Amino acid sequence: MNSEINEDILFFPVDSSLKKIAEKILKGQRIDAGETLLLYENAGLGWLSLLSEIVRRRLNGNDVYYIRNFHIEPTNICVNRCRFCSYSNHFSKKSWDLTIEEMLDSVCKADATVREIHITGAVHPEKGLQYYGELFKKVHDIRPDLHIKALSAVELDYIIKKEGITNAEGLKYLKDCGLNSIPGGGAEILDDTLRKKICETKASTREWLAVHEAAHRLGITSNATMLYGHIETYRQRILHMQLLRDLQDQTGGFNAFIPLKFRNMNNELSGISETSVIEDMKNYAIARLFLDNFPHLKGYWPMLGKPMAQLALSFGVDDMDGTINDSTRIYSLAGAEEQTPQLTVSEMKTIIQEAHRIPVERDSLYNKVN
Ligand code: V47
Ligand code: SF4
Repeated sequence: MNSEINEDILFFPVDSSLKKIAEKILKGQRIDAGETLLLYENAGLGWLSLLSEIVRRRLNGNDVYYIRNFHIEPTNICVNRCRFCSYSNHFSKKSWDLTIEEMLDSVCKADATVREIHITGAVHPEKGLQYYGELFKKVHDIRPDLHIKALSAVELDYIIKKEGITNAEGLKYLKDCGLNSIPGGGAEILDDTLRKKICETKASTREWLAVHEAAHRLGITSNATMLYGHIETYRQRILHMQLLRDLQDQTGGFNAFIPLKFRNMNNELSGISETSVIEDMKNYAIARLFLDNFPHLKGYWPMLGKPMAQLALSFGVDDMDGTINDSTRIYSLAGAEEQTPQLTVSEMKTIIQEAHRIPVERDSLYNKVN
């Protein structure tokens, strides 16, 4: 975007406090928590779109990334009982617990062009560090080229604590077995007052951050999610992003931030209405503006649906995640539009090109491929 367009945004009819925020962003300066609250409360969507697009272009040009990947969800049997969850055996009518052989069978059947396997599920009471270590080794025996992105910080915190070892020791063991990176799940909202209300028994704010910090220090990169649109306040969303931005300043180990809209079917929070499209797009734009040290913002289409994921490309998003051809059930069970998430590479490219962006295939570490 040229500087004329950048400066045009200063002539938008917005109040002087918003104008000052725009000036800071144009100069590449950081916005603080108070300014971010002003954006949530007072900024219009068109203005936020323009501003977030300036930042997106600065970081990623016109490129929009996607990856050929597939998911395995080993089990939905869970020691926790998060109130927003439609997926675990507590709420879903179906209960499953795949054997190692069943998971390896999926690996054998995966297309040769797939680069990443994303393995995450519930916190099973009996599965531990060695179990997952063996699984990763066997996956690599079959497909040494696959990047293994596996186990949220909540699953890791549980299996590492069970061994009575440090995060660094547990993660080093898994890294030696083939773990390459960590998905962003389990973060929900990093505020313990709120966690007590919606996911009391799972890893605390401090524990979630400690797993990611230890991973980054071992060279294992990760993502961070934010589950929004339930009972959290704007202040709590901002506090969540502040903790992530602070950790990223120290380690630089996060690849992407992934806002996840709360879906309200079949869970204990079903009485809460889902957020509007306006709220969703505003949240993407503000995340792009606040998290200036996160290289990528992911619009996770199996949760958003394809049309909304495409729209999010005009609100700071530069990553569409994958051509998931699987069995992801976290969102379909919670009422997402994508009941059987599947997207071919050519459909992915069309979605990106229709938004006037350049589709770029990536690997798990955002290196461009092909
Ligand atoms: O932590 C659970 C969320 C997450 C609901 O790192 C719900 O690339 C909405 O972390 N409505 C797990 N969301 C999924 C996850 C993820 C997804 C995509 C990409 C990556 C990545 C990570 O799913 C949980 C929770 O926040 N979730 N229930 C629900 N009802
Ligand atoms: Fe278990 Fe994860 Fe569902 Fe919580 S969100 S109950 S940890 S599967």
